[in-house]
Formats: sequence, C-alpha cells, structure tokens
Amino acid sequence: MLLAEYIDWWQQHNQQQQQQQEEEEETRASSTLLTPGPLWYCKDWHLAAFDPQYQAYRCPSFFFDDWLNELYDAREQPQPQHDVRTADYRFVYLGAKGTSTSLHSDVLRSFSWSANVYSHLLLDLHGRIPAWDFFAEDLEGLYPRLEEARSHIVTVVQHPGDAIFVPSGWWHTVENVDDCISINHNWLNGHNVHWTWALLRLERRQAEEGIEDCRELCRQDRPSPFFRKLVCTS
Ligand SMILES: O=C(O)CCC(=O)C(=O)O
Repeated sequence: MLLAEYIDWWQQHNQQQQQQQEEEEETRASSTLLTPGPLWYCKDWHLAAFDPQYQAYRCPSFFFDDWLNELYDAREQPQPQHDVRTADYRFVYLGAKGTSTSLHSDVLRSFSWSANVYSHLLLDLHGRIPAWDFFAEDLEGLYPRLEEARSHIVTVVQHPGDAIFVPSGWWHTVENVDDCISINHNWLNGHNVHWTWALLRLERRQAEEGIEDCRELCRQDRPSPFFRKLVCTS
C-alpha cells in the first residue's frame, strides 16, 4: 500500500468512525451499526533514508551514540539489495486509533527509542511470555512463573513529545489509544553490543546444527545453482 493510499484509508476510516458514533447516538441500537473494516497500520517507514536531504527530525542527544545506523550510513557502495526497505533501522509509524504492535523484543538485541510526535501510545514492558494478553485465563498453568512475570509488567502512557527508551531484550507491546504518529529507532553501542554478539553466535550455532543433515547439498560444486539456492535459503 502506498503512503498516499494509507492516508486516504485513514481519512475514510475516521469519517466512518464519526458516522458510526453519530448513528449510535441517534439510534442507540447496535443492529444498524456499520461493520468495522480492517484497521491498517503504517509501520517501519524508513523516512530518514527515503529522503536524506529532508531531515524531518534530529535524533535526541540521549540516543545519539548509534553504531547500527552509522554502519548503514557509512556504506559507500550500496548493493542492489540495499534499497530503502533495508536502508537503516530508523522508522516512522502512522496508526489510526486502536492499531497495535503485538508482543516482541527488538531485532538483534538492540536498544530502541520511541518518540511520540502526535497523540498517545500505551506501552507495556514486561517479562518473557509469548502471549498478547497477559491476564488471559488459558495461560494459567502453562507458565510456572506467570505470576512473577505479571508482577513485573510496566504500563506507560506516552504523550506527544515524550520519548521512551526500551532496553535490549525487553519484551513489549504497543497500542495507539488515539490516532498516532511516532518515530522509532533501533540502535547499538558499547553498552549493548555484547548482547548482539552473543545472539549472533548463538543463532549461527543453531543454524549450523539445523542444517547438519543437509550441509553437503549446499556445496558449491552441486550441478544446479537453482537447487543449491533453494537448499541454502531453506
Ligand atoms: O509503535 C509501535 O507500534 C511499535 C514500536 C516498537 O515496538 C518498536 O519499534 O520496537
């Protein structure tokens, strides 16, 4: 979806919401309400890389020491695969009220910061449980340390102009409690790069173990490049 299409959808969605609210007030009967359509969320828009001259914002000084994005900026000869979608770890998010990001911890064990340009975000930062609703009853009994993890949940309401720092490896969810625009960067420096290094080593070891039984199939002298590529990518 193009950005222009997203904005058209957003305007129509808001008109529909308003119409629904008015109808609700008039009839007070839910049977006549419009069926809600899909709720789109524009995520991971590489605005800084999309137009480097534009300089829409400056990185807050607290988050300046950023080896990850510096590495991307220092690439002198971008390869064909380095288009704007893989240009950096600097993102803008545009979301209608009610859009959300489900539970995750950040790429490469990076830190992240998130600044709220417009409207309100609700962030939950918590322990490591793979679930969206931490208080769902069907989790009971599945995780022996559920109660302990629940006691560590932190809920934050971010207001316009607020920025939040998310430490490496912290699981979090986000909900836009209003229409929202935010800026999010992932970054590394001397304080967390050891986590990234440990993760890369672990994942390399796991990948090696995972292909142990078919390693021979990836050999360069295999006759069909197509076959080799297929095996390597899977
Ligand atoms: O704002 C969002 O919806 C998600 C941002 C986030 O969790 C992140 O950048 O790691």
